[in-house]
Amino acid sequence: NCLGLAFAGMMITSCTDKPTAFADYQIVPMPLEITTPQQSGFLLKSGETIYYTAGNEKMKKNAEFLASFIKEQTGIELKVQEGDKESGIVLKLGLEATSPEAYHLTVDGGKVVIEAPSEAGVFYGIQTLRKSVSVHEGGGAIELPAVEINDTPRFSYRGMMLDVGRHMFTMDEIKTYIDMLALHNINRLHWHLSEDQGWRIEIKKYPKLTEIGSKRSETVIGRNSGKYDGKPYGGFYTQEQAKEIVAYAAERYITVIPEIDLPGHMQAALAAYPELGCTGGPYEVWRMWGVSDNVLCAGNDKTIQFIKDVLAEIIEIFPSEYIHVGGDECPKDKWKTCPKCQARIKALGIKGDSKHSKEEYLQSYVIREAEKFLNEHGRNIIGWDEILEGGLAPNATVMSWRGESGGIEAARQKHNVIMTPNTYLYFDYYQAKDTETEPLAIGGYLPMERVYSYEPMPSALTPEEQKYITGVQANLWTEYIPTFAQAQYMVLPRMAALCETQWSAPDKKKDYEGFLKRTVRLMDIYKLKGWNYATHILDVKV
Ligand code: TNX
Repeated sequence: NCLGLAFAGMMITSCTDKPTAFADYQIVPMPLEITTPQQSGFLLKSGETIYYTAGNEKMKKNAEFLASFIKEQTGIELKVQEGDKESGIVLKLGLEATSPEAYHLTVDGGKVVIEAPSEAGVFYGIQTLRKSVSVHEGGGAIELPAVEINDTPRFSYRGMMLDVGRHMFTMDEIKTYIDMLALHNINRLHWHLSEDQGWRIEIKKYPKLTEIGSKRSETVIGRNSGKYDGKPYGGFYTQEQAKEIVAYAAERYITVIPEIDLPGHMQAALAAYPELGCTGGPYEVWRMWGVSDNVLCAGNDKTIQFIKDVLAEIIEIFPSEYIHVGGDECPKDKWKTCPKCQARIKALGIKGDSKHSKEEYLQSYVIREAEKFLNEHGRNIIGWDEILEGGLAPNATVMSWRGESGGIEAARQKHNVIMTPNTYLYFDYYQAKDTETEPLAIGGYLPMERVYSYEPMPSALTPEEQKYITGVQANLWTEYIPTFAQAQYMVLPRMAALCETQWSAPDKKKDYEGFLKRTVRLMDIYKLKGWNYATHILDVKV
């Protein structure tokens, strides 16, 4: 066999070039169209060249990504060179398609071509190609079967949230999380940076946010057992570090959307600046889980200024069009008895009605102020579905987390919606029934099959209203997730089910068994990368 190939003049120098592994196109997420012409495929082997659009740095980076993925997965060493050739592996721009993230991948006897309207589309073509090649050692050549793939994402917003307020992760771990997202064609990292239990981003105008607000004296054990571990916990990301994360994500076509959660979930900020609360404190960075009653005082002008100042620094760090301003779980008890909040309610002429209390309208006022500031600076807000209460800010996008009802309501009001229902997409919930052997989790039960069964277009909406459902996201809240290994365990492989919902056309999702088989292949990459993942959940039924 080796001799035969050598006579065919294919530059084969040893028998290790004999195909030792396989390639097919059975990947996650399932591409839109795959056709397999009856002709010979392409022999992928060391020494082949990846060509990229001359003078385009992003395309060069794409070519380097492809070379490094193939090297890591197979040992095959590819060269990278600018230009466009009639042989080898060619990455190019110029495809006409509705979505900039679409791509076209063709493999035939002579060459492999990935063509897309944008560098991002080329990146997704690269992900498809690398996932099509089995993980193996040795550097031996692999036959890529002839194929033509036309692919495009179903949703333009494909997100994963990471909460670093309750527990945080190192810079390298955040980068690994971004690599995990990239492998699943996810293009938004929603970074939840502030919580009752910790403030995690440097704000120069308010240094105590990190000096004081990033440190809690100890952490409650288990599900609020009343016992504490006695160990100080803390940390934060400097603005420089956050920018490094933004750049790392951008190279992988992922936009980082920061969240500063307000006016609730603010006890750590209040510990630093007690004058921003209704009672003036003192407050501690919270040591327990749950929803704190201590929230920003909505009647204090200093608070509104604080919000604007913080957001002003946030938009300098994060170029994302969207900034998440939270809005969830803000208990209004303190506002009811706070003279300043009540005075503001009066001054704004808020009456309250059967639908919403005066305090809900007051929260809406705070969110609108944040929106006004961000809109003036060319940005837009996202908020959790509670921002519907008391009336939506004019240009807000709603993240529907308490099931889908908030999202349905927002779409009817012609606001963009990102579906992230806790009933399907909360990856802090248990993924297997046996809670005795699973690591302690917040509760809930969301096995793979249930995550996979999620259909984000509510049939209650008309086709016109459905257009407002622009995205799908899963969330990782970290109350019970102290280590990165556990974070990986909770999201992998459920992220595979998520990404097929985000990317693939709905008719691709009928075959759950087929999906599981494709996921097992994907897991070889998890294993190669040293990512911690749950295997036993694949056969768990809903
Ligand atoms: C609700 S989802 C929260 C979080 C918790 C989570 C736990 C949302 C907007 N708020 O603060 O961590 O439940 O599942």
